[in-house]
Amino acid sequence: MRIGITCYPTYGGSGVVATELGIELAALGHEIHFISYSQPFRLSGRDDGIYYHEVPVSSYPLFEFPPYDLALASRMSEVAEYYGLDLLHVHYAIPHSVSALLARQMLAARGRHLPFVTTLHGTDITLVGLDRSYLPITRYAIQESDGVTSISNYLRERTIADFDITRPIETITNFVNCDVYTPISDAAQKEKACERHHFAAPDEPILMHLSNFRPVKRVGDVVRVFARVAQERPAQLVLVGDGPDRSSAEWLAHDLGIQSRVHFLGKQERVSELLALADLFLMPSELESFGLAALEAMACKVPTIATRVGGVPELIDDGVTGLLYPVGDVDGMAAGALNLLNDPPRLKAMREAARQSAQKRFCSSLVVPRYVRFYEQVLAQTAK
Ligand code: GMT
Repeated sequence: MRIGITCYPTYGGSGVVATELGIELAALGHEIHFISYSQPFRLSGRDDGIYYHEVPVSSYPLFEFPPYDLALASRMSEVAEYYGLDLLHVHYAIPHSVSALLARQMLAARGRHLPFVTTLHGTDITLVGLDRSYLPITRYAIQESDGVTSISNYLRERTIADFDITRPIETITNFVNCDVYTPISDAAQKEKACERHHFAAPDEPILMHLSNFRPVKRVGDVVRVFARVAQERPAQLVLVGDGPDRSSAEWLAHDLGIQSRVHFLGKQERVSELLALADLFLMPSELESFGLAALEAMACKVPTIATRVGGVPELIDDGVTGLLYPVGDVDGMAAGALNLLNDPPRLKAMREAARQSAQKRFCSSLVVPRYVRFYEQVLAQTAK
């Protein structure tokens, strides 16, 4: 198939999923065309079967708000025509599904058929879509999509209820490449010990957090949980990523007097290598429709201490592959982390269970074929 993929190309879970999906589909022999305002950050630019088409947005003085959604619709229709796309797959409903809808209509007027699939990721529904000004158009674009998928049952049900959706939505969960996101092998143990040495002494556990540091991630709680753990035993905290709440988290680490044990790494390219160094992952979010970073950690044999929100219980089996707490329960999360760190056999069992669950339920080799079947269904249903 020739598939056009549109996503937010910068840091963020939906862009990661879209890019990894494109890479996996290309590896299966499909031709993938990314259409976006900049190259998705996980693309090297030289992958076989993957093409990137930039969307130029003109900044004419009259345009106080340059119309990206219109420029995107134009580029989608051009790319579809010039490269013979079979289908578009847009990640994040706003504004991508609206642009795809326009592109489909523009091509239909010229006698060309271009169905599109929308994948809902989370904040496109839970935050942005429920802003009254975006609700009618988001609802319309979801209803009019040729296929809609959601990354968790939670998000699927919430979309149906909040947007009064009457069309089917299929849950296809996020996935991870279990060959890239791997635990440290015995052979690599020695080399990794050197890397680990940058952050921690051999007997010090590493707690890790990875996100875009938006308020919904509650990065302050990450620092507070760690402070309580560090009061009881030597440990180090590594934070990967960047975003609006980074400086307040840095301030908090100083204020709590733990700054020497807290490492802010900023945006990093090979997060799989960092995750594999961790003993525990912290995800105390206000809301997660799935929690991709926790899945990436699980695949690296790292259990997560998380909040029981949104789609997280569909990913983390409480007490088996991680521990779940109410939002803001810093004491509970710290106690849970300490219990695990002080009980090596239990931590080891949880590490094994986390990897096994990632492998059995969320490996790209299992999930990506579901997308392929979904595309085939959409193409069959919409064929004239
Ligand atoms: O919160 C983020 O990291 C970004 C956001 C996005 O859409 O880019 O993430 C959402 O999609 C991710 C990938 O499907 C999910 O793993 C996240 O749970 C979801 N975030 C929220 O629901 C808050």
